[in-house]
Amino acid sequence: MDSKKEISSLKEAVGAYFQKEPHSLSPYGNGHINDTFLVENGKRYILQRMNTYVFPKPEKLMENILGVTEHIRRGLSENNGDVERGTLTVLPTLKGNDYYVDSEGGYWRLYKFIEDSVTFEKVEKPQDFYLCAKAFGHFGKLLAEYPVERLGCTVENLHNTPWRYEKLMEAYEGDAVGRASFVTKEIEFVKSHKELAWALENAHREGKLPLRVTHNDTKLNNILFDKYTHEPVCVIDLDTVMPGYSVTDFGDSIRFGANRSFEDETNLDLVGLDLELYKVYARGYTEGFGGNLTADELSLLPVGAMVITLECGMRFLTDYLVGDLYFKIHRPMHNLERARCQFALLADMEKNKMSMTEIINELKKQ
Ligand code: ADP
Ligand code: GN1
Ligand code: MG
Repeated sequence: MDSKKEISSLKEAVGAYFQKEPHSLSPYGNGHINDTFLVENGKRYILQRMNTYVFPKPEKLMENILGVTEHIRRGLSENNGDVERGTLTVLPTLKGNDYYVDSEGGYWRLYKFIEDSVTFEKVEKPQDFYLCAKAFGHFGKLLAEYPVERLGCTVENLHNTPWRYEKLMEAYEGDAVGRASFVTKEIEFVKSHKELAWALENAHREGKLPLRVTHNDTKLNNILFDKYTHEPVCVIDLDTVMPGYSVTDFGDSIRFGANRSFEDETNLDLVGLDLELYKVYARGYTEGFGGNLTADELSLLPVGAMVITLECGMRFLTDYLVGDLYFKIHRPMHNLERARCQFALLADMEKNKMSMTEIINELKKQ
């Protein structure tokens, strides 16, 4: 869409939610998927245009979010939790609807801004990461009671790693935008990890990995921390809450938060797994889950971290090969750089596989 249309859609959406023009309106956050804006109007709000390329059924997506947030809010109020800030609150349009569809077919939603909160792009203190792990683990535990039949699928095959492998090979063969010749090394790397791509699906088939209701996007910046105490306040970005594997949620947090570098670091010497962060996260996540993870799930945590790192690298590489349609990019080679960084991280995890396993074995004894 051209930028004139973008601006007029944004204005239209603001008009659907606010009687008067807000004091300020600005792009917000570092998400790769939705268009997020901070609206200030006496109070603060998060206005988002949902990404309908990624989420082709936004109505279903909103139904999921309303159901899940209601479930969490009930849990918070029964346990003296922070009902105001502990989960997302979807606000209605002036006409009382849960979302707004603009004249270009864009889908918008408004959330209460969770005040005095911050997100981190990088772990500053291990203790913050430990608390993040506890919060995601606890979120997993809370969702274990959620009726799975109420959840629609918002992204088909999101963490179906074998499918991601096939899609990457198709994109490489198809070479839609003439970039295939730049990625031969990366394709070789992926091909040499074909077996790993099947590891979680095989474990599931063997009955070792139960399907649970999971978050499926457990990046550090999908948790809001209290600005002053650094306690986690709220798990956000609930667009992908669907059936999945606990070890995938664990792995995605490790991939992003226990990497020594940022997700798109181009100096690959800086990329690598921080075992100390891996260890605190494993402890926090299992504690948050309240002892509900099975022995097989615990054993598969290191594999989960490796699979999801491979998968995320394959997803970035696929998007590079098809012309950057899925993830927002900030420079031309961004998706390729992100992919290279994931593959370097995976290579480092492989070097540290024994230590990753020993850490989990120690945890099992406690
Ligand atoms: P994306 O799917 O694009 O990652 P998110 O829903 O994660 O979008 O939102 C992007 C960013 O906006 C978050 O990382 C966070 O910084 C901020 N954010 C989202 N919702 C809220 C909220 N209710 N209160 C405060 N900040 C928020
Ligand atoms: C996206 O929405 P965001 O930025 O939190 C993506 C995740 C990827 C991640 C990689 C719906 O997460 O699956 O792991 O980018 N979300 C979706 O940084 O595809
Ligand atoms: Mg996000």
